[in-house]
Amino acid sequence: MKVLIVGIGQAGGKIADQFLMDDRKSHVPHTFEAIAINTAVSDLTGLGYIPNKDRILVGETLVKGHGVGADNKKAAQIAEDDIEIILNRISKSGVSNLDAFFLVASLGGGTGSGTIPIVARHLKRIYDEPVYAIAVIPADNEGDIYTLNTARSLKALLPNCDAVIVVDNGAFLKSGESVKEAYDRINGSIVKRLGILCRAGEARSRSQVGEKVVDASEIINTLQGGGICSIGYASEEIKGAGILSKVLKKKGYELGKASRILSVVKHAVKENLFLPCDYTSANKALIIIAGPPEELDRKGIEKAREWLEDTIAGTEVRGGDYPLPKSGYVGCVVLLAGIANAPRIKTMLERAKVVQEKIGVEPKREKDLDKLLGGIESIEDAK
Ligand SMILES: Nc1nc2c(ncn2[C@@H]2O[C@H](COP(=O)(O)OP(=O)(O)OP(=O)(O)O)[C@@H](O)[C@H]2O)c(=O)[nH]1
Ligand SMILES: [Mg+2]
Repeated sequence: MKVLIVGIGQAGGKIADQFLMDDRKSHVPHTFEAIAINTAVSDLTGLGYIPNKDRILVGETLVKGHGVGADNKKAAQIAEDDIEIILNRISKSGVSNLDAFFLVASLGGGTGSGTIPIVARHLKRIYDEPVYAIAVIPADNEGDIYTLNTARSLKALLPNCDAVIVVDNGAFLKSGESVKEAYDRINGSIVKRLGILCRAGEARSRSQVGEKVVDASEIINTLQGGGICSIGYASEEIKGAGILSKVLKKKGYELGKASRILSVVKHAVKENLFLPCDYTSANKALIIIAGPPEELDRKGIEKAREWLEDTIAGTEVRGGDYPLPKSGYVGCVVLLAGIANAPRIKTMLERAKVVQEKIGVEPKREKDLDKLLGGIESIEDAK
C-alpha cells in the first residue's frame, strides 16, 4: 500500500518524520512518503528526515513563523487562507501512485488541531483516494484548553475524512517515565502498527509472500464507513520447543501455534488498543498476523478471525498473514473500525462542553478588579 503521510503541527510533524525514517530503513521502502505542515519555523527545523522542500510553513504573514499558541481557530483560518500552498505541495508528491492519505496530528494543540480538518476536507474534494486521520488526543491531566481543542477538531474532522484512527496519549502513560520518553514510545507504536498494516500486502521475496495477503483494498474496505477507529497490537516470543511438543510434533500434532495466535489477538484487542474502548461495539475489523512463516498457522488465523467475528457488533472481519522469516516473535495488528461506544471520547466531549461554558462566562475576578481600580486616582490626572 502506498501512503502519503501529512504530518501537521509539532506532534504530527515528528510522527511523519519517524514514518519516513522507518520507511527508508525497511526492507520494503517507499510504502510511506511524508510531508510536514506547521505555523512554527522551529518545529519544522527540528525534523530530521523530511526534506526541506516538503516542509510547509503556513500563516507567515499572520504569525511570522512563531506558531499559533494553541489557538486552533486561528490555525483553521490560516489553513483555509494558505490551502493552495498546501495542495500544491501535495500534488507534487507523486499522488497518482497513492492508495490513501494519512493525515496525522495531535488534536490538543493549535496548529495540528485546527489545520487537520481543513486539509482533510480539501483533499476529499479533490482526490478519489481515501483520506484517513491519525488523531492523537491528550491525556486527561493535560488541561481544559487541550480538551476543548480536541472536541472542536474532532467535530470538524469526523464528517470530513473517511475514518479517524484515535490514539489516546493517556492510555500509554507509565509512571516514572518522562514526557519525552512517553512521546517517543507512543510515536514509535503508531509507526510500527501502521507499518505492519500498510506493508503486509507489499511485494517481497518469495519466502515473504503470505498465504493470505492483505492488500490495500482490504484495508480500505475495513475503514470504509469510518467513524472512530482503533488499532491494537500484541506479540509473543517464540521459545524453543519443549520435549513434549517435539514428541507430539513427530506424531503429527502441531501444538500451540493456533492457540498462540488466538492469544495474541485477544491480548491486542482487550488490553492494548490505541483507544481503550468497548471493542464489542466495532462494526468491522482486520487482523494481520506477523511472524516466521512456519508459525503462521492457517487454522489459528481462522480461529482468531472467527472469535473476533463472534465478538464485535458487525460481521465483516478480514484476516491475513505477514511472513517475517527472521523474526523471533509472533505479533498481530488488529484494526477495529466504526467503534460505536468509546467512553473516553464521550467523557472528553462532555468535559469540553463544560469548559466552553466556563470560557463564555466573563471572569468575575477581572470585573472585581476593574471596580476596585475605578476608585483609584489616575497617574495621569493633573493636580
Ligand atoms: N503522541 C505524542 N503527543 C505529543 C507529541 N508532542 C506533543 N504531543 C501532544 O500534543 C498536544 C500538543 O500538540 P502539538 O502538536 O504540540 O501542537 P501544535 O499542533 O504544534 O500546535 P501549536 O504549538 O499550538 O501551534 C498535547 O496534547 C501533547 O501532549 C508527540 O511527539 N507525540
Ligand atoms: Mg507547536
